[in-house]
Amino acid sequence: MGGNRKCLTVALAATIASLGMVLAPGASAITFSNTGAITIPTGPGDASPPASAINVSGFPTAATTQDIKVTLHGFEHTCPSDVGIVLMAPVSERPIELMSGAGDCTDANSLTFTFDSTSPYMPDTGPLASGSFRATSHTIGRSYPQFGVGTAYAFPGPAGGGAHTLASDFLGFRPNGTWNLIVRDFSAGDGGQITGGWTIDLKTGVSPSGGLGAIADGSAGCTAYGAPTDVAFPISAPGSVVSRVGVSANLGHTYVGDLDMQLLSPGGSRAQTIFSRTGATSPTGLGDSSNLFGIYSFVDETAAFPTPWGDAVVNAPDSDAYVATGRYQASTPGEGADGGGASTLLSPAFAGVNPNGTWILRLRDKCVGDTGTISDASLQIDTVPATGAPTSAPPAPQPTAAKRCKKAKKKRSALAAKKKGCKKKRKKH
Ligand SMILES: [Ca+2]
Ligand SMILES: [Ca+2]
Repeated sequence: MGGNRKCLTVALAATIASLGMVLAPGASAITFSNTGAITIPTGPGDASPPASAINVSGFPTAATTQDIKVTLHGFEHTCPSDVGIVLMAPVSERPIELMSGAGDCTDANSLTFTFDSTSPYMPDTGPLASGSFRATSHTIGRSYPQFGVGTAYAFPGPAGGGAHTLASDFLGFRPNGTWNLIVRDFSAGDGGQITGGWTIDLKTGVSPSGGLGAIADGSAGCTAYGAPTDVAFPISAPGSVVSRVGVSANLGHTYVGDLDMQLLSPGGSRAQTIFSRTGATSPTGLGDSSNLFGIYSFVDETAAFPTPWGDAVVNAPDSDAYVATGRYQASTPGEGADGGGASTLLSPAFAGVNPNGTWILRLRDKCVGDTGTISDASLQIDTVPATGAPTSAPPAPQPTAAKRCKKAKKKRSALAAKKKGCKKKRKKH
């Protein structure tokens, strides 16, 4: 089989079932497609086209990914183990190797591969068959020249002990933008094609029904919280219980250390701090002075987002600096000796809870001067049948890194020194 096929109708056929609505748990994902054939040369070399693009659009600005699947349609190759494929997300997110070195040199004909995050790996040897798999790499160090990816991709394993999945890398990620599938053949002889192109299935979190807006200021001396800003998310998922929770918020605030953000399940039956008074070492102490501006996601994926919230906050430069947008884990509250900010998990507080009703994302500000707003948000609730087998327990919370505390202490003393002077940013009387 050669690499001579030229029927490259790269018609970008975005088969969008429906857009712009709230996706409740259990709602189907939206499918985006590029049905153009991808020709894989005998190699070594890039496929034609070397990168196949899908433009994802129409999700609300703050919508973040709750589930993602990628499907290859009509995979054919006379030696599938030659093939390496990388999925590249919009903006600056790290790519992930989707499939590399799978199978052997048994002909693959018209196969369909769906990549999710929970199915088994593709086999290392023997013939490949259609089915669902997790991202799989049985090779180490294959380099992809397209877009300068090289070897700087997330590695799924099982070779080399990799553990990345589509979920670990894209949960809480903003899906709008151009996704690319980079296909390459790494060995001379044997080629193939992906006759039907590929699709990406995306499901995002729920948008709020109300409550967005300004966050009331706190009190002089940080003695009492201002009135809460409660962002509401109505959830309907009959017959199910919560298995995993993630939340994203578009936040603006000029003093992150004033803020407390928590998630409450319907009726307030359970609550979990997402971050609180980061950097404050006592109930009335000032927290970190860094600013928030943009979309911050909080999900329980320890492997993919190694920077604790506290590090991101504390390491933002002092003078009117912004905490980097992106994905974090929830963090421990401040107002204790360590100032909080260590990574923790969001889901355990809600696992097994009835998801039906109104969830609240609550923001409160404790110190006068410096205020902010929440302009949009997204709640990602994964459920399992109420009568189903219990899901496996999530990993234990990560311990505070000694290094982070050291840095935090260092910065807090610098801050304290600064605030002994003019307290430039605060407008306290
Ligand atoms: Ca080859
Ligand atoms: Ca304030």
